[in-house]
Amino acid sequence: MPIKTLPTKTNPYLGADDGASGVGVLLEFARLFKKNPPPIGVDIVLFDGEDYGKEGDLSKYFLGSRHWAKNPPVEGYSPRFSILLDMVGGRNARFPKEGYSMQFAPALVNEVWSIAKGEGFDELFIQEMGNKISDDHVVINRILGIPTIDIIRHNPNSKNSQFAPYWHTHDDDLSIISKKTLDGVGQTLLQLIYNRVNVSE
Ligand code: AHN
Ligand code: ZN
Repeated sequence: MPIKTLPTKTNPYLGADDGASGVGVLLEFARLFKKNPPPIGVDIVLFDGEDYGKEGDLSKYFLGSRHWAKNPPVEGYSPRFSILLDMVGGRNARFPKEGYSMQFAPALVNEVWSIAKGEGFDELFIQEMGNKISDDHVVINRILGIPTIDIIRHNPNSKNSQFAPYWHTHDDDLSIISKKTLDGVGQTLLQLIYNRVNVSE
């Protein structure tokens, strides 16, 4: 077992997967949206302060999403749905259907997983029920009532941590990032955005 050291200001966890991977996918979307505007409006929102609190006490977690949900960008803000990307870039990632996503927005989960299968990414988006994971999507569902799902790497069958071995360690760096994983997530969501949302509704 490698020795795990705590992060410091001069030696922080880089967080290549948690949470730069989602940012990477969304930056690429921004580039593509400019070149080829999608048929629906898409808001790209980057939350900070998700991991701010102390382990075991969620009262100081999710600072960014809580602030945003309490201060939506425009009056009457009501997107049809939203999708959280959390740890979507690691090698050998698997995305089971996260529990709160299934509770709040089962149709959207099933739609995304079905698109992934159609695009050949069914080994990434697996047909398996996942755990209930407290994350920014719960905040958006509860405070704003926007049906929101979380695409999050985890393993509900693990005897140890449900998250990857590099999670919240110095090992979460570019060396564990996989172009194949990022591509599977990106292509699936682009298919949803460009071809699968009913624009006449
Ligand atoms: C908690 O452990 C509270 N939430 C899991 C979600 C998470 C943490 N995503 C990234 N870091
Ligand atoms: Zn984290």
